[in-house]
Amino acid sequence: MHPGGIEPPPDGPKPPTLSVKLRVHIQVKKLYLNSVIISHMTQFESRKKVGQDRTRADVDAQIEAIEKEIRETPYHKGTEHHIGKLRARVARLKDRAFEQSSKKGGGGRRRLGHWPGGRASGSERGYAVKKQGDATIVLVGPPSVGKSTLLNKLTNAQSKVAPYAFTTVTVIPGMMVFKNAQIQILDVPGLIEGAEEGKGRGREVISVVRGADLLIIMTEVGKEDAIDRIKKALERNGIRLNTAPPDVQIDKKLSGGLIIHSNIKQDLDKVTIKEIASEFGVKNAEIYIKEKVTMDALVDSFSKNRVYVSVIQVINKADLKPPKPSDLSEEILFISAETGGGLPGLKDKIWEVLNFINVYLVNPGEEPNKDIPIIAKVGESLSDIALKIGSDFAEDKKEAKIWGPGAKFPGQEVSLTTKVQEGMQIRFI
Ligand SMILES: Nc1nc2c(ncn2[C@@H]2O[C@H](COP(=O)(O)OP(=O)(O)OP(=O)(O)O)[C@@H](O)[C@H]2O)c(=O)[nH]1
Ligand SMILES: [Mg+2]
Repeated sequence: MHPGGIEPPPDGPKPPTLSVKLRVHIQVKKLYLNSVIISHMTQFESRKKVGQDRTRADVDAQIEAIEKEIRETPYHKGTEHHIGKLRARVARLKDRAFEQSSKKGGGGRRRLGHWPGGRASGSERGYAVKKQGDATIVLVGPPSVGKSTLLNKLTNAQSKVAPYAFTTVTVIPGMMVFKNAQIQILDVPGLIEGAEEGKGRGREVISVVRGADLLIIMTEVGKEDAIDRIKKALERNGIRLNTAPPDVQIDKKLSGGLIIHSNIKQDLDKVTIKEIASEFGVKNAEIYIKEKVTMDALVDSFSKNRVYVSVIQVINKADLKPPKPSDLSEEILFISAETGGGLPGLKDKIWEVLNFINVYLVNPGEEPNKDIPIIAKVGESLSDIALKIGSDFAEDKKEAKIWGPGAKFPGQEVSLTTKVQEGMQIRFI
């Protein structure tokens, strides 16, 4: 055998060969042509990227300048409307930056976030993760805190685990089945400081977070500060944590100026409210403010890109340093993803925060039973359940018979406005 693993050609008439000099010349020419094509491509690509980065940098510089002005302006009644206008301007610039960056990806209704080079194909390229199941949870935290270990423990997924940072470089989905609910859990790359400026996979992670129903913000013992840092980074990106959207209704009109309705005494001046509205381009509208709002909440209600997500905060690797009684609080769960410690409590918390309950559908002619569970939410009524089954199914249903919790007696006939309760068995009639 020849040292290179290739047999020498058998003896016989040799094919015409090119002189060594000519072959070298052709190779060099090919290499040159390839490099010209590549350099043209990279020049084009990089020019495009420089353009995008420059626009982004301009917007970031504008935002920074306005934020500086806000910090340096003393807040009192005389300056309130000016500060309101500046805050609205920052929000609008951030909305614009966000729209520009998400336009690059295109997208679909049930898809989560912008993930360049993800698994999706065709027109959905750039959007990689499909929402599935009854709810979607995203695991966010610094690198190496055990996010993938937790995903693997809670779901059927096998996300790579290793003792170094950035083991996970894309979105890894898994499905957790708990009390009949299918809960999708997404493992994403670690979030480092400066994530929203695009460090690491920060922007992509943040865009996946925007589609979540629930976030698990996760860190490890000794890195407790990370939770607040991540919360602030998400807030700066328009993601509102554990709060409901402000109860403000904006009905745009063609004329008539700005009319503000509120039965509650507001701390904000009407002038401030009007400044904020006009900064968002709303010149004619009836604005109904149904709760006492802060300036930030009012700005949020005009902004198009706010999302409202529930959060559970978790400290992992508690096996290495068990928490002292003084560390324990309602807000933070200590777990060990590796040993499984604290995971039953985490699952219960997920269930509670998602407001899930189980109800059971009883078919006509059947005795009450629990064979067909349906995941419902606290506060939903029987008509919501009928709609979950299908709009065709819901169409001709006027009443229901119920058994178990909520029923005054077995088989009570009730209207579809009746609220569901955990364990209720329902036959629609
Ligand atoms: N002692 C202990 N080690 C853990 C625990 N959970 C994870 N680890 C270890 O921590 C290291 C990092 O775990 P990963 O699950 O890869 O962490 P990650 O957060 O997904 O990391 P990135 O993907 O890099 O962001 C691995 O060596 C795990 O074995 C835990 O509960 N206790
Ligand atoms: Mg990981």
